[in-house]
Amino acid sequence: MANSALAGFLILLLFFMCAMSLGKAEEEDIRKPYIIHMIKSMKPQHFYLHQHWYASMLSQVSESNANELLYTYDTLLHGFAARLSEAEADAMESMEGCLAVVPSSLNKVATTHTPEFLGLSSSSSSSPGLWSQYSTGGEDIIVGVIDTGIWPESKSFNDAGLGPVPSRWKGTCESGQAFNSSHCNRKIIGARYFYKGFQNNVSKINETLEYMSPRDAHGHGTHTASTAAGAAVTGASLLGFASGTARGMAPHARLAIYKACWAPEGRCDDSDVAAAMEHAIADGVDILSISISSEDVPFHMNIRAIAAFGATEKGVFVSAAAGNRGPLSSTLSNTEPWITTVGASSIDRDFPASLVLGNQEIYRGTSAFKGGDGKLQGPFPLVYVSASNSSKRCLDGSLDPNLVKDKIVLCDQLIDPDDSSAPEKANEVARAGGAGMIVANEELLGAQQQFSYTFKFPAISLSFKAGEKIKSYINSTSNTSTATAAMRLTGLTIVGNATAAPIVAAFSSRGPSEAYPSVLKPDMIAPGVNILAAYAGSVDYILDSGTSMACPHVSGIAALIKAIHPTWSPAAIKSALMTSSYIVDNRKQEIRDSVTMEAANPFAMGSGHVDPRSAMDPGLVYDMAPQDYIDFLCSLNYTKKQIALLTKRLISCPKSSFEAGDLNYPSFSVVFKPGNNSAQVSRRTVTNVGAVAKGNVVYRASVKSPPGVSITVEPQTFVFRNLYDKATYIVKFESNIRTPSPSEGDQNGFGEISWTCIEGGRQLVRSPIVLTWQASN
Ligand SMILES: *[C@@H]1O[C@H](CO)[C@@H](O)[C@H](O)[C@H]1NC(C)=O
Ligand SMILES: *[C@@H]1O[C@H](CO)[C@@H](O)[C@H](O)[C@H]1NC(C)=O
Ligand SMILES: *[C@@H]1O[C@H](CO)[C@@H](O)[C@H](O)[C@H]1NC(C)=O
Ligand SMILES: *[C@@H]1O[C@H](CO)[C@@H](O)[C@H](O)[C@H]1NC(C)=O
Ligand SMILES: *[C@@H]1O[C@H](CO)[C@@H](O)[C@H](O)[C@H]1NC(C)=O
Ligand SMILES: *[C@@H]1O[C@H](CO)[C@@H](O)[C@H](O)[C@H]1NC(C)=O
Ligand SMILES: *[C@@H]1O[C@H](CO)[C@@H](O)[C@H](O)[C@H]1NC(C)=O
Ligand SMILES: *[C@@H]1O[C@H](CO)[C@@H](O)[C@H](O)[C@H]1NC(C)=O
Ligand SMILES: CC(=O)N[C@H]1CO[C@H](CO)[C@@H](O)[C@@H]1O
Repeated sequence: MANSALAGFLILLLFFMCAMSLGKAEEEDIRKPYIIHMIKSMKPQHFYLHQHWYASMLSQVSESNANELLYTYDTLLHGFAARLSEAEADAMESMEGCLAVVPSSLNKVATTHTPEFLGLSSSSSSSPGLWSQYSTGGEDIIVGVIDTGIWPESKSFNDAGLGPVPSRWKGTCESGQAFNSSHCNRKIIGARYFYKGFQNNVSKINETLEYMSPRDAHGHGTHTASTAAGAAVTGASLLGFASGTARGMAPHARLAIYKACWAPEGRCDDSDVAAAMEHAIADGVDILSISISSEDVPFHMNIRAIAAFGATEKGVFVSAAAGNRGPLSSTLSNTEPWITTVGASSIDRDFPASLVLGNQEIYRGTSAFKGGDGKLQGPFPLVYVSASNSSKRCLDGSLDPNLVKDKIVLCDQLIDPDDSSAPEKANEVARAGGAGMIVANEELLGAQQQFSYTFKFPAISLSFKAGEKIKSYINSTSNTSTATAAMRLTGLTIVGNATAAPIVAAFSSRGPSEAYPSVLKPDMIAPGVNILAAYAGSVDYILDSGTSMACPHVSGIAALIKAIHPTWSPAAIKSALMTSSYIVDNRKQEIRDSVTMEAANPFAMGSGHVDPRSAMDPGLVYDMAPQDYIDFLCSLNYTKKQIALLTKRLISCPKSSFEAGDLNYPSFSVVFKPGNNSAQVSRRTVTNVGAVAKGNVVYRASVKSPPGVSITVEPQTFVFRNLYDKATYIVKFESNIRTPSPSEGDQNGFGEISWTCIEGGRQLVRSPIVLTWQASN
């Protein structure tokens, strides 16, 4: 009796619990993280702390309890993150003191490759060329990296020779799964992790795939951190390749790690990223490196952009990946004028390999395969298994050994996320008994672009164009004879002008910025193709490509500038990087775009390729303060509430003649509206940052205009007597170009304004110009 009552009670309890969890599960389906932006000063008196106010708001819109509050923000943003349903979000938005309720969006790290590279072999470069000159410096600058975490055991993070942790550092080394305070040192001075938004949007973190700690299960964060500020690792002889040095841009800078992106795909929820940025600023970082990309939406929809503004206000330089959605136009991300937006280009390093077809045609490719001895292997029969899409791509299990045994197999590489990586394709050809593999990428990855991979099997990576020619050769022989090919794998690494570089990567996102057409983006390009850096797990170093790899190069160089010029604002550092960048390659030709193999335009490369040496001494800078960005946004008619997301209080836009084109940006983007060819006028102010030794420093302007346009600068000469003297000039753009028809679409012209130091220095201060004639509609 007692037993059956107990049983009945238990069944009832079980039923009740099931009903509860069912209800909860249903609710969870429709709830996701939101960021609630607040005006702090409107906190009612009776709440002692803001958290109490926020919790009370939550309990008013939601029956569930306060654990729905994921984060409170108090540094870069004001407000909090919470899991809400749409109805609750709407209710929240109309509450007193609330500025905006924005869904926290889910984004991804900006790498082109997937963690399938984990467990695959790696290789090494010889010297990183031009970059190696800056092996010192950056001491005591702290670079915060917001990414997938860190693999602290990598040699790149050894702290030999570094002094004590800077005393201003307020961060910490959080413990967690396979990570504790002993994993931080004088190189990795802090590490934290942020998962509440991810866990509430995507899924519970799977602890067999991920570490509930700052430890990197993906590899991306380790790669970017070591690129920005990895220690010099000499004699890294990997897999028989030429031994060399792997090092970050600022090898003496300190790293602070903020893990907010999670394996397997490297996804990051904005509520976590914002919390990571807040902690980074409070901890005392000088530079923030964010290799995360998303859609190009205006700042008020983008929490990262708002947090980046707060960081800039506190003097922290923020660099971010331009995105990997090129080569189509208007595919950028992170385009706010207070962010430094970095595109990707190739470097002058190659792993040469070649292919000799039966018809004697020779193709040059690339292969980081350790077994090559430079001897010609073959000829072997050559096949392209066009039976299915999977066999064309040599996906796992798709190749019939009867068709490919002892043959060289041609495989396609697509951008498609379902496609496998080139090293995986090589594994499949090996499984099916092939003699070798050729991988050719699809056209969107660049007609001429070659990606290097670290292969465990004889394989060559070729461009799209070469792949097409090989396919037609195979086709042409199909009726009469057998196609054959022989491979020559050198196992060498070559560095220098035998490889034309830099070339803009096809995948690198292109301008114009949809959100801010009057700001030219990206700001610059930096190395982002076949970059060798540290990785996670059993893999020491790998080659990886993406604007994710380009961004930390700029972060590291910014750390070097900051070390030399500690008082410079983030805008001054960006200006130094932009106006000193170069636009000719290592063969003295214009930098090309890998899509067309023609000269790249500023929508692909911004101001040009970053040049660390010149950036240290730029001569003049175009400086900006936070108020300049506010004036800019006011001129674009953003609302009071939207601007308050940045200012954190309601302000009135000043009545002024400031126009968007007057933002003191180090480049120019001029838009002619349909039917209006009136002259456009922009104003700029330069600050002399060059040493004034004896006498005056004199600069003279020169202008390049596209056909049909007159660009005039007034005045044309500046004389500076002191360091930090300022001077203002006015540029007038007059156009004879008619409005393009709708079928022609928007048209562009390109030019530049340069200030050359003709007395007291030798600097060249270059600004690219983009003109856009909008089509009538
Ligand atoms: C940290 O973890 C390591 C193992 O990875 C262990 O040897 C060490 O004792 C731990 N240190 C602390 C302070 O817990
Ligand atoms: C976690 O990942 C492992 C390996 O992929 C998988 O087998 C397991 O089902 C996952 N667990 C959950 C809870 O998703
Ligand atoms: C094969 O791929 C092409 C483009 O890559 C696609 O259009 C087609 O639908 C695919 N076919 C199958 C059967 O999946
Ligand atoms: C091969 O040739 C046939 C007929 O000549 C053509 O239809 C096919 O598209 C060709 N395939 C390739 C890959 O060039
Ligand atoms: C091969 O033979 C097929 C069928 O006989 C024919 O359609 C095709 O054009 C031939 N291709 C070449 C390259 O001769
Ligand atoms: C490559 O570099 C060498 C030595 O620095 C130089 O002599 C040669 O002219 C360069 N070649 C090109 C094509 O610029
Ligand atoms: C902003 O609003 C003013 C007044 O309504 C208008 O004249 C101006 O063209 C607007 N500017 C932009 C960029 O939309
Ligand atoms: C034409 O463009 C100029 C320069 O931007 C602007 O000042 C003027 O108001 C525009 N005129 C019309 C009719 O929109
Ligand atoms: C499970 C879940 O809530 N997913 C949401 C995560 O956030 C994105 C917005 O970025 C939503 O589209 C998803 O529905």
